[in-house]
Amino acid sequence: MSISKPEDVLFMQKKVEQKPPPLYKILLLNDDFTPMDFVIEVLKEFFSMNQEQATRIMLKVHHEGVGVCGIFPEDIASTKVKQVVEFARINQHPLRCVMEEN
Ligand code: TYC
Repeated sequence: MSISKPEDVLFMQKKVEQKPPPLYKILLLNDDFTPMDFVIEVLKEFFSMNQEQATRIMLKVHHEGVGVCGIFPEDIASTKVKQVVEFARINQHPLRCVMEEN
């Protein structure tokens, strides 16, 4: 079947535009070397957490190996991952931070 009527085309376009943008989880991964206080600092600085929230997520990652620090659209998620990885690198910590589609 071919789409010919303008209202059909508009309907199809609306459908496409309405699709919500995919969201990405940002994950922190545990390691044996990054200081706990540094991870808490990262969570406060880049993910706007308070001391209590940051401590809870850091301990979750420490005990379970991985934890979600936020869920964002792709461009924001990739910027934050780059910022965290760079901040860890210049402070010489092996902290890993990745994103995955939610
Ligand atoms: N396991 C680290 C330590 O014992 C702390 C840590 C927590 C490191 C979370 C990374 O994403 C991380 N110092």
